[in-house]
Amino acid sequence: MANYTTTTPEWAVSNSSAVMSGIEGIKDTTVGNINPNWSKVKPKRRAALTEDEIVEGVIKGDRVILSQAITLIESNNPKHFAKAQRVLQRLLPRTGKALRVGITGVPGAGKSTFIESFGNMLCDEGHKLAVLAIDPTSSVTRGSILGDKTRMGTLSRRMEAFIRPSPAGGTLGGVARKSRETMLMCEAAGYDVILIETVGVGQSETTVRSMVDFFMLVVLTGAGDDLQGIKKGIMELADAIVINKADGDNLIRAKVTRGEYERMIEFIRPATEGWETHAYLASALKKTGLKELWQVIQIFKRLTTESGVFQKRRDGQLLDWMQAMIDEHLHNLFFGDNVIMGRMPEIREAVLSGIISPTQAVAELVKMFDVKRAAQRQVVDIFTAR
Ligand SMILES: Nc1nc2c(ncn2[C@@H]2O[C@H](COP(=O)(O)OP(=O)(O)O)[C@@H](O)[C@H]2O)c(=O)[nH]1
Ligand SMILES: [Mg+2]
Repeated sequence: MANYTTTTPEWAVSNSSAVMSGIEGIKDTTVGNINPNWSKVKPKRRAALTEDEIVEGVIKGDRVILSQAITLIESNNPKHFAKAQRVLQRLLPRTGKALRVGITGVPGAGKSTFIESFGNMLCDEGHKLAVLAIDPTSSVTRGSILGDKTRMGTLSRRMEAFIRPSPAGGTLGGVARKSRETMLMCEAAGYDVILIETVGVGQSETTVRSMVDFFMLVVLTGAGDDLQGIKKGIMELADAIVINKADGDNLIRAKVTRGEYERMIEFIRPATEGWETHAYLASALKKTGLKELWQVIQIFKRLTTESGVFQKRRDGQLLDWMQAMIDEHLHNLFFGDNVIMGRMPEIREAVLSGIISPTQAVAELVKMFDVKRAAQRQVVDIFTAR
């Protein structure tokens, strides 16, 4: 029997009936620009901001308007999507000037504490910092940043910092698009350092790597067994390995761990052409090693800019992103098409019983597929919406 229900598109938030769910998602947190009485205030129906108002608000660095612009980007409503894209188009000339830094590491490594200390230091130095998260599990936990609100207490109250939790729900691809576009909005709003946090699970660290200039891996000390737990793949992505909690009784072990990582790095292809990845000691708690790490990032930026690698990576990221979106869009059209969905069980059966080969099956399915029909069928298709 054919299944004619419309599949939920990747950009649909789990509670898609809620208005401005992005803002609702961060109520009760210590995020500075959110009214703590939000839930007590009866939501009044206010006219939505116009495109001009959003563009001007973001350029002025108005945090409330920036939050609303991001909520539009995260919306599953095609009209919101179209509006957000028009806004983004106009803001595009103001993007790209921030330094984009990714942070990954196992839960408990100290990422949130690190961002709190590192972020405060950057703000003290006069930077404007946006902290974003990519968390594939966020539909359950509402984002790793939220789970750690107490660890970013002081940072979240600073006017120079803007903290946005991971968009909830959807595929990693959908979350990635939203996060990229959120990053661009933040850049247009004048944030000059973007920190993107992710828990190292599944593909999320690859996704973050694909949108940042500099990528660091935060690890724990005493890593004899831990070292094996860390996938070589993640180490290959890192421009720096930060051995956190290098304080107190742990300092000696941290130094040993650093040596172990340094030896491992020898056998690993560097993440960035012309750059040597190293392991550094830090303590997010005692705030040591942070200035040095920021210096390393500055040197990285200077060297890669001079060599052209910096721009080359960004260009590659843009094209890869476009490619990934094409893939995902066509994938959704194909597998969401009624005819394809209707015939699929039968064709699967035929393949399993050896009547046709997988190659023949694909040829048949593709012959049945009509992209125009599929695009019409997708009720909320952000790419075809006006
Ligand atoms: N001693 C010490 N503890 C730390 C340090 N950084 C984080 N922690 C502790 O490690 C635990 C996990 O930290 P958290 O930032 O939540 O880790 P995350 O899961 O990677 O975000 C918390 O109890 C922190 O207080 C550090 O530099 N030194
Ligand atoms: Mg955390």
